[in-house]
Amino acid sequence: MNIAPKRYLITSALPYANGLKHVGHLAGAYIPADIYTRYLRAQKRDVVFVCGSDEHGTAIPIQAMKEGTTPQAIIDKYHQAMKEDFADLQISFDVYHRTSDPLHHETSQEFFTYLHERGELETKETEQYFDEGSQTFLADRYIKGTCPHCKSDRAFGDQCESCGTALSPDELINPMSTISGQIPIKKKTTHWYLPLGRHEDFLRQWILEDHKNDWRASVVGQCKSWIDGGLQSRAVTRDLEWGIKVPLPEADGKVLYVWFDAPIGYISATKQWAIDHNKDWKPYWYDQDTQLVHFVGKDNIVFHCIIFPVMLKLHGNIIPANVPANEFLNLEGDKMSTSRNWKLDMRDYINDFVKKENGGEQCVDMLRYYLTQIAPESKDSEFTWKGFQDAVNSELVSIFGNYINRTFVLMHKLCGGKVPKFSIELEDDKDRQLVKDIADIKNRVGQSLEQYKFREAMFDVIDLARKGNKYMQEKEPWIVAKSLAENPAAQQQIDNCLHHCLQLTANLAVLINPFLPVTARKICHMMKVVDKVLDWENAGSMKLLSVGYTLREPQLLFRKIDDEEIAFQIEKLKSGVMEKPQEQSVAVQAPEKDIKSEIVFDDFAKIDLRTGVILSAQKVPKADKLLQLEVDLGFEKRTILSGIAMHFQPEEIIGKQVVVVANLAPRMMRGVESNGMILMAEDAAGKLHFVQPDGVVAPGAKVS
Ligand code: B3M
Ligand code: ZN
Repeated sequence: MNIAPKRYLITSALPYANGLKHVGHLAGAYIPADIYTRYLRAQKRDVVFVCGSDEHGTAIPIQAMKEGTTPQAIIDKYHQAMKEDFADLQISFDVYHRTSDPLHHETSQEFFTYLHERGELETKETEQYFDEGSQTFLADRYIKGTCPHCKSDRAFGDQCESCGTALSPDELINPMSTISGQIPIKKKTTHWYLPLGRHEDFLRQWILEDHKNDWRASVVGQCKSWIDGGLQSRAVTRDLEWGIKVPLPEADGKVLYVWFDAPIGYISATKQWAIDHNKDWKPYWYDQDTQLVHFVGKDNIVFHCIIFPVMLKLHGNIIPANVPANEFLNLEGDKMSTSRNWKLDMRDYINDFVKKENGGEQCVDMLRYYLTQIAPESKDSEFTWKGFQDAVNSELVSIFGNYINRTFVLMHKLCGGKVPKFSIELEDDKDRQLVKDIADIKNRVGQSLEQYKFREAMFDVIDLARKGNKYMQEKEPWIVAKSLAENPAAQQQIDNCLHHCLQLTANLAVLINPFLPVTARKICHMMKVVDKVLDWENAGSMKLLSVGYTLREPQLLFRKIDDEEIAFQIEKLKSGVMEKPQEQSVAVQAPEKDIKSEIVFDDFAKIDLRTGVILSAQKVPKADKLLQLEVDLGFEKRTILSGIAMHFQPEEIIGKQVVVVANLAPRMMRGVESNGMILMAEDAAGKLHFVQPDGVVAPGAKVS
């Protein structure tokens, strides 16, 4: 049997203080961490949940330039805004710190010095890109260019925005300064590096052996490809103004790399919490019996599984027990994107639902419910407004809320508003089954939570409510009540049923509490019990409510989401979106040999390719490149927008056979919805050609 760790330190990724965060962030790193923490607290385990704003890095001064203000003003504004949003959505951090705090600057400098003094860092002089006009070295987001992997021109010196690949400035094709738009020169500079290669054996053993079974496969897989790809030394300093000064006399004008200082932010946040609560922070970062868990999105895996653990090990700290990273959440068929404004900000949800007159705190739980139900735990998943509406209306309202409401209504109507007595003489198999279900589900939910399987855990809680509805339906106390006049003894049957239904209600409050804390508290209010009832050890008990105890009238736990609200949100999303930034590809003479990263057969099998025939074609007003096509797919006719207007006259392509990606999610372009994509080949001169079958094939035929 596993011995429970003595204490837990739970972290959620520190969000950059350069803008509001959206529900994709919420689903990835904050809600799961909050569920886990609430579960641990309900078990009275010793747990500290830390987070804070990430306020360094080039993203901050760049945002300041965009908003025409200072970096300080930017971090002050977004730190406050993010902190409020998390609080409004009941993310229960024990401390929400910030990396501009002097405590964090000291902590990071001490960390750097410690590694430096022990010879754990290397110094190297290299040539780096430099903007002569602004006299600035171009690190990270200060330099952009074309991605060597996907050819998008939205690639920066640290990462490609399109394909997510981590990059260094030297890999960019056609690099350009984001400060001046000029082509940079190269200039010599010295930096400090963390030589990851020295730690390969440790990383292989720790991740690929010790944790190969208990960490998520996607996390282990990503780490494996990093390790197998060869661990390069990583620069931990930058030539920048905005950041934490490198604490060495010879490092004038240099700051710590944001990814060096940000994770140390977890430590400084813990220190701040200890100061505020008169506690000792050290055991949380030094004692081996502390379980450290980092909740992050998949783009942060390398930092939390490879780089930061190496830093922690060298500094004598504990290393994480798990990094349950999530995949990405898409929105209405497309990647969530801040630059294209295709997103749902937490703030917008709060304003449109929680703070609306008919909204309130119940809407917090509705969002938490849906985001947990679709949590991208093992693959990317999708937020749709229709899905949100269905989850709320058909599950929260119709199953969970309905069960609890019926129980209370019937208890008031048939049992005088008090918890009725259960008579063991009348106990039948259905009663026994219900008691067993409650105990079983408690264990399953606990096990799933310990394994970071949050959607599975929540599913089981809802399933228990479903079982409650079935139990009540089978016992039919309202029918039994009709026979009371001739058979007053039947009251005991009614009492038995409602006794169990009420005990189940109390159990549901305990079990749902980590996921939907507002709902759990509301049920406690209706049951007139203190929140202490929500202690996890109470789950499974059939004695949570005392016989004869008077309960309150029921309150509705959730309201329905109506069609207009959904239509409004979809319209808002579509009208606010900006066209995809044009991804200009580099001029190529010879065929490109760079191919995209490898996919497995299943990835390919997801694409539904069909033959089609172009029925009509017309230019799209105010869009030079687009043609609006009507394409016959045999089973239906589709409108497809294609970026081929510079290559073909509309009339010359009518009747052409084409190959269509038939299951591509619809996209709005210039106010027209495009439903699919036509495959084209580009020759060396940049001319486009239709990809076609070599003979006539009926429209709608599968292509594979
Ligand atoms: N701020 C990156 C991000 O938001 C970063 C996380 C830091 S966690 C130490 O993706
Ligand atoms: Zn790319």
